[in-house]
Amino acid sequence: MTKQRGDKPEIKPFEGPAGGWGSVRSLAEILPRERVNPKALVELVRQNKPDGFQCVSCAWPKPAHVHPAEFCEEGAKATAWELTTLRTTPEFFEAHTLTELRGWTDYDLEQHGRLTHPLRYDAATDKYVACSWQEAFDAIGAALRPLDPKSVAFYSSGRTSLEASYMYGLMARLYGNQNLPDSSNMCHESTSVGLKSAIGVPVGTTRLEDFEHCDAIFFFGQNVGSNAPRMLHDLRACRKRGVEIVTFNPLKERGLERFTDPQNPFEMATLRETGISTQYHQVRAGGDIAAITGIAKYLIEWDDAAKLAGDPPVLDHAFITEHTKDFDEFADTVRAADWFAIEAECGLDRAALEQAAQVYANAKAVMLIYGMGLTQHVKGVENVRMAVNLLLLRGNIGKPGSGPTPVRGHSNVQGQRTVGITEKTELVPVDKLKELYHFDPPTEKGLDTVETCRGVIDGSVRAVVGLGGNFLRAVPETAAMEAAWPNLDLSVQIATKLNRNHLFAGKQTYLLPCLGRIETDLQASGPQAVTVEDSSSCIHGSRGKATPASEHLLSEPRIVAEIAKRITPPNPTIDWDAWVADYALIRDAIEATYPAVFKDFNKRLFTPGGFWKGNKASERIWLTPSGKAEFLAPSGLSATGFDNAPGRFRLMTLRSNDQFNTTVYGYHDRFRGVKGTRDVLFINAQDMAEHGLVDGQIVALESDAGDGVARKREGLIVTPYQIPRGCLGAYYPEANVLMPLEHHAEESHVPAAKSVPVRIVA
Ligand SMILES: Nc1nc2c(c(=O)[nH]1)N[C@H]1C(S)=C(S)[C@@H](COP(=O)(O)OP(=O)(O)OC[C@H]3O[C@@H](n4cnc5c(=O)[nH]c(N)nc54)[C@H](O)[C@@H]3O)O[C@H]1N2
Ligand SMILES: Nc1nc2c(c(=O)[nH]1)N[C@H]1C(S)=C(S)[C@@H](COP(=O)(O)OP(=O)(O)OC[C@H]3O[C@@H](n4cnc5c(=O)[nH]c(N)nc54)[C@H](O)[C@@H]3O)O[C@H]1N2
Ligand SMILES: [Mo]
Repeated sequence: MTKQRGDKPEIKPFEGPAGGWGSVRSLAEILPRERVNPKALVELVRQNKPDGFQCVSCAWPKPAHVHPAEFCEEGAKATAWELTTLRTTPEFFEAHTLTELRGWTDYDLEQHGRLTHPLRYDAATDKYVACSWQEAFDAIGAALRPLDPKSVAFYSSGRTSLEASYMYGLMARLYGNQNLPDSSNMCHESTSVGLKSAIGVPVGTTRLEDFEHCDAIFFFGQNVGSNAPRMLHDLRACRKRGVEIVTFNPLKERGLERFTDPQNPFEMATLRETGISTQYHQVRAGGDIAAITGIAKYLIEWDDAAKLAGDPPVLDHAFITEHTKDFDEFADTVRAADWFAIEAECGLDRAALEQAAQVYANAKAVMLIYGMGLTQHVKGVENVRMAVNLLLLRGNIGKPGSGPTPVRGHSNVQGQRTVGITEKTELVPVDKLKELYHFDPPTEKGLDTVETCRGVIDGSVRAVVGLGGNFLRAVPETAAMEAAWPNLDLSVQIATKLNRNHLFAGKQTYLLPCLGRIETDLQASGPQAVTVEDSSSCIHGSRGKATPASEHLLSEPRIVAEIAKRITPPNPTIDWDAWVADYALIRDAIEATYPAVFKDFNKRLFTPGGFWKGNKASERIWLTPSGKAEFLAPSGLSATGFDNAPGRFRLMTLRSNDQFNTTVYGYHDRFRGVKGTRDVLFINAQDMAEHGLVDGQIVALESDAGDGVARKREGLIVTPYQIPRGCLGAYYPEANVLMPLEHHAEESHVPAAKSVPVRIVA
């Protein structure tokens, strides 16, 4: 079994590839660890198949032609996590007060298995007690009706289906707000804002087939081996074709170095591995604007020189002239950028950037893949725009094998936005909603995640309803948020497993257990399917067939409908019960609201590979105010939003290979060689020496945000690691105590989790 906390931690370099026998062994550990009934294993075979269920882990696209086992180690973990035979029953809550449970780790909390009964918090005993669904819904309705709708927030996490998300957004608007913060607000909102402003669509422009046409991939700040492992197959196929993969990441992440395909018997038998990155640049955290500026500087200089010499141009001038705006401003800024400043900020020398620029200049089609390493910075939106600038220089958007490829997180996080989970009016078809449901949808901007946190802390938010997720644990400013939560009039969490958010009660508190996506969802018209949208804008049906964890579970659509019936004015155009009885009717409503995207929705539900919702930028139609793709000159070279200072480090808060966000599966970050602990501080050996630290020493981190607030994380094990100087790594969510709420991306408000200013206290 994998070592769990309490065993002696073991930290030593991991020598194997991503995938390979390690992932098979890991699978063999997962199933017993989660106590999965062997009969349920048949579910793994149905994972990501056209008539199966869509994996509840990441949002990476599922191909039309599937492998016999179309899942990865991480997907198997997520499935096993949901199918566990362990249960967190009313007897469990009878035995533990919330005060006691707050002393448990995230791992221990979820390890008791699936929630089985609706629960009400009883302040007198400090315990959850079982209650009836009727009682819970009536009490929630009675608590919400008298509140000012502006003081209520409806959070959702990106796993929730299109059907439940659509109903949830509609419920909020009928109730009277668009306070619809979601996990995307902490994740790819910098993409939604950055790409929309630059190329007119809020999402990536590529699809799986682009991997067959690209001849270079630029890869920024995404840990593919742990967080989107199915993409390794696409990357491996690219490498076999000779595609160059140029990676920028402060850490040497194993999945970006080499991979053995666990589904390929030959590779497994011969221990063959495919090298993934052809160049690996360990950029400093927050240094990507500088790095891309350096690359662009070479490209523009070479192009200037070619022009003088009468040689073929390096840049795609025809594209730039026809399709873009503000190239000259961008080029001038780049020409003026100082090489020493670029090198200092990104920690890479000119020669390295020149090598990257050469690959870029020689490639006919380039995909640019990225993740949280770009979005979670104060200048996260500029990071995304910088990535677009690079692509625009050679027309790398809207031709096969090219384009921005943000790797979305949760399996339906992109889809939620498509069907109305948003605080922004401009993203909502207000007139359509008016026409269909005869009401005036609110047009005042709603609260996003950071604004909801502010409201919880200052008391202006009086109630929070959470449709999935672990809001309190995922957001910054842990201490102040936990202190303020009990002041809420109402806290409602709809969940599958117990998590830390549930341990903080409001004046009234309900914990509502729901079905997971892998389980049979039986309603009046029969078993139901739901839908999700992947990272490449393809929409898939998903049918759960596993036996529900408890007979008392309700589906998310049913729970939303029951709350909606109690808090929204009676509306003859909406029959919530009919929608719950047959989800095809919810899909009809989605189609009526968004006819262009969801034409023939119910007919196309199980299209192999999903049906594509289309993407104007990929046709080179730019839905920006100028009608062009827009260059944006960077405002500076650093993405961190704070100055360098002696002793101040840039902390990256990271996921291990053994977690899904705040869900800690175990204590084994295999690729980083960490076993038995999560209390790790990754640090450069020279920084250790300079600060007089030794390997294995226990230190604390303190927030160094200069806002006078004391934030501290103790008990971290100093771990020498290949990480650029001045940067540190520690695991999320335990490190969130160090994050100031106001340290977030400009414009998008994504908490800047990849460059948190801290200092080390020995
Ligand atoms: N198994 C598993 N799968 C997941 C998740 C999970 O927790 N577990 N989470 C899901 C979710 S919601 C999301 S959003 C995604 C997250 O997937 P990722 O986008 O991979 O997010 P992180 O794990 O936070 O890692 C970010 C990567 O960026 C690098 N990095 C940090 N700072 C910088 C920087 O300044 N520049 C550059 N170039 N790189 C940087 C880090 O070293 C790390 O490799 O994965 C999804 N899939
Ligand atoms: N420091 C730092 N903070 C971060 C990040 C970071 O990189 N660093 N990443 C951010 C990102 S990218 C994200 S997306 C957020 C994640 O924030 P969230 O999406 O809020 O958190 P999760 O950990 O994914 O939520 C896990 C919980 O969801 C519930 N759950 C699981 N499946 C279901 C289901 O099918 N239905 C329902 N109703 N509930 C279910 C379970 O009870 C489980 O405990 O965290 C953000 N916070
Ligand atoms: Mo995410």
